[in-house]
Amino acid sequence: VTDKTPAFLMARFQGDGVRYKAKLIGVDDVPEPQGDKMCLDSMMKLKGREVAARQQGQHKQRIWLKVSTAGVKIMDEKSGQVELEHPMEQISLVKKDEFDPRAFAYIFGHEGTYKLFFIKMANAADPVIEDFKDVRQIVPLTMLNRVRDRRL
Ligand code: I3P
Repeated sequence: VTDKTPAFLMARFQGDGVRYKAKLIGVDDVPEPQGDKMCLDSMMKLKGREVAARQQGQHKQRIWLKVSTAGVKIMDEKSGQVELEHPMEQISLVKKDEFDPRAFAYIFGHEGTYKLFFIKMANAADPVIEDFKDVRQIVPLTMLNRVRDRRL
């Protein structure tokens, strides 16, 4: 759909934003904010760990993924606690998993270090990837500055 006006997007992503049911496949330290091969290698590594963990009878952590003008929030499904907050301006890459339509990864940067978050959605990953793009379109600079100021 191409009729997403700024007003529509602002309304969609203000406050709490949009909430999705998901699972955390894994988190990995990566050396760079960008890089296709680096990202794919990291995703493959995390997928290997997921398989190994499942063989040990472990399950992925169930989460709520929230996307808003403030960025991405990851909440533990059971406790409802916000565990991670990633302002959109610190997300350098969003990558679809070519082998799993429900999975995607993003890279979050903080003080020169980078982490890849690999997420499995309860449903298709495309809508949430689209949300990341949409939020980048609308988050005004004032908001970005406010987030930055809060961290100084
Ligand atoms: C489960 C099945 C699910 C998977 C779940 C597995 O195995 O593969 O599809 O959830 O992962 O345990 P089984 O069929 O043997 O019960 P996802 O599709 O969300 O990955 P989980 O245990 O990590 O939740």
